[in-house]
Amino acid sequence: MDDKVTKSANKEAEQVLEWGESRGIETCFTRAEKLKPCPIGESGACCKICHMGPCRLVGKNAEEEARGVCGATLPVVAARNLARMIAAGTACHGDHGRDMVFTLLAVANGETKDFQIKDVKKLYRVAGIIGVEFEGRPVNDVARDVALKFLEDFSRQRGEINYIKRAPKKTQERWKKWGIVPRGIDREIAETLDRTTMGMDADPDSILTHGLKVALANGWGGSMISTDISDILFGTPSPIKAEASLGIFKEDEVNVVIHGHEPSLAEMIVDVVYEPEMIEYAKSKGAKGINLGGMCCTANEVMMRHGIPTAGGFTNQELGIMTGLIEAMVVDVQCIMPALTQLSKKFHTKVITTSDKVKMPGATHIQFDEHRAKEIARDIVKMAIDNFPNRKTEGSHVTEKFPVIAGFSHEYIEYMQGGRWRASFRPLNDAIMAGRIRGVVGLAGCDNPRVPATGMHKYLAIELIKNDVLVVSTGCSSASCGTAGFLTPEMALENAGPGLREVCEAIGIPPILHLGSCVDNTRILTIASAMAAEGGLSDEIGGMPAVGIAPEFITEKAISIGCYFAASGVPVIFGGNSPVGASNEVTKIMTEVWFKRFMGALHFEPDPEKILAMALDYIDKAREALKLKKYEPGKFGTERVLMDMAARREMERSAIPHAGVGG
Ligand code: MSK
Repeated sequence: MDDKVTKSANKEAEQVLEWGESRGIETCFTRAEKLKPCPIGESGACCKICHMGPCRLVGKNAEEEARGVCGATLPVVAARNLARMIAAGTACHGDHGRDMVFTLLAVANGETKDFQIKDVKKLYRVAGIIGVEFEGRPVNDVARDVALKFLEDFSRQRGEINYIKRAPKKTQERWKKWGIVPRGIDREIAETLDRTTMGMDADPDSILTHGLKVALANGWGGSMISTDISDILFGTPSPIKAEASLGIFKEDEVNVVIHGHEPSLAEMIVDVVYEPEMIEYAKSKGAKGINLGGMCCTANEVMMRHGIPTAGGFTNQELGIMTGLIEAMVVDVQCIMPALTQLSKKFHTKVITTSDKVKMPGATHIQFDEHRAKEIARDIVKMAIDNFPNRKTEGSHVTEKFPVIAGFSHEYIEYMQGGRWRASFRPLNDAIMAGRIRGVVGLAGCDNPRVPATGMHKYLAIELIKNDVLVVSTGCSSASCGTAGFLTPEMALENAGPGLREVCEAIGIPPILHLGSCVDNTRILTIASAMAAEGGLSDEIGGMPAVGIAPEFITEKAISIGCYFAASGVPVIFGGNSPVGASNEVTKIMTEVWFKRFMGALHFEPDPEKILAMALDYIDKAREALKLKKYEPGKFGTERVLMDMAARREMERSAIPHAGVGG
């Protein structure tokens, strides 16, 4: 890690921050400096579930001796805290998915003319997976049945959510064996809250097992539904050029930022800013045009499909306003800092909230409604244009920006490996088997002002590709890589190890593939399932030479994502201190016990060099267990020891790497 960096590892962000600090402007970085985390709450040792407390379970032998007033032990308290984080994260992604289902239903019922079904092929593919008849039926009838069937997935009281069947059979068998196949998404969230309240489940393993169940309801339910419906409505992404940086804003144009997570309103705004009347209107106010940019995951959604540039991830949102160039920051849901409205008073930026679930004093609220989507988008863009003459000269304008290639969907990755008629994952599996590609890392999650923001992502991205590890990125990790100039094919030439470079050059792809937003982590699940089905590696998600890393995680959503990957069979390493670090028992369950049961794990490790070493070790041990060629940089081969049943059983019992790490 570069220790010259101070608050943000992104040069442009640092420039704006320095400008703001010289004027006494507060940001999440200055607040993080002033406000140290409470060490008791941070490590999961504080129980505030009932009003006999809050109980702080601290002391020399807290694990064995500390008790809350009700008698709850430290592992119980830590496990309950973690389960509630998973449930909250699942609720966020679940609601996102549900809103997408309602938009699809409105389209199918002809209640909105503003959205259309753009990817009929994907609709049919989804219909086929969930058992909706599609041959010879009108598209809208199929879409209606798909939407209704997904709505059932939210409220189902018994049985299983539909998408569970997309996982490899062996992965499903593990879930069945341990009783974590989710029923309805809402049902599992409600049960988590019930189960973790005072006087309920007091067995840490049982609490955490349910935690995995609610996490799976996110990964194979809410989030996966969300990704698929977004593709159906707005198009399945394929590679597209864009730009990233706080330098995307234009001094002579109306700058509109769309920030949050849900793509529906953002899609309409993309349409509206290109309308000739709207551009004329902007000119009438003295601007040369309208410049649309994104922030956080709404940015990822519209970048993946339209090449709309991003101003960066979570920690750049205040800095965007501090450029003094944004006429309107339009926010939908999740990861919106309440500080935006206070900060916007110092500039001319209008903060526009659009969801009933995200209201902020000082913001202008324009409620989004999918039935009048375009009309609302026009009102918002007009409001931004009307604000252009109010722009002050105040602000830290930056100019540098970086090219980005985004748009790597499951479907495109399959296509790029064999074309339209031979699309498959065979070349990727072969490259891994031959040792050209050592393994795959999903680099995901937030950027965090408590570390030099974006710095852990940058460090790990470079080091992983140097080690011939293919990186697939999502969320603010993609923004961190994009604003550093890492999302280009040239990165392979300059930084990738020899094997990965050869593969990237042959296919013409960057060594870091931008897969989309936070909900699009589910693209990694379906890719891993396809790799298992392709053969030659593991026949389930568990056991693949693959690791998930969220080095700067912040949100409950990230915890939920980490847990659904762990339950699906992927070892996951989070940066920062563990939110359950106070309990060795809970740490052991998440690392050793989950690895034995699911071949996945959840570690917390603040040191980026150790994260890298752990990830490579997991990958190498998985290669060894699969009897793949030993990874040696620059030495490739095709030889592979075929496995008999005994060898496969041995693989099941393979050593548990990093047992006890974390916390
Ligand atoms: S936006 S959840 S800060 S990745 Fe998806 Fe970024 Fe984390 Fe929000």
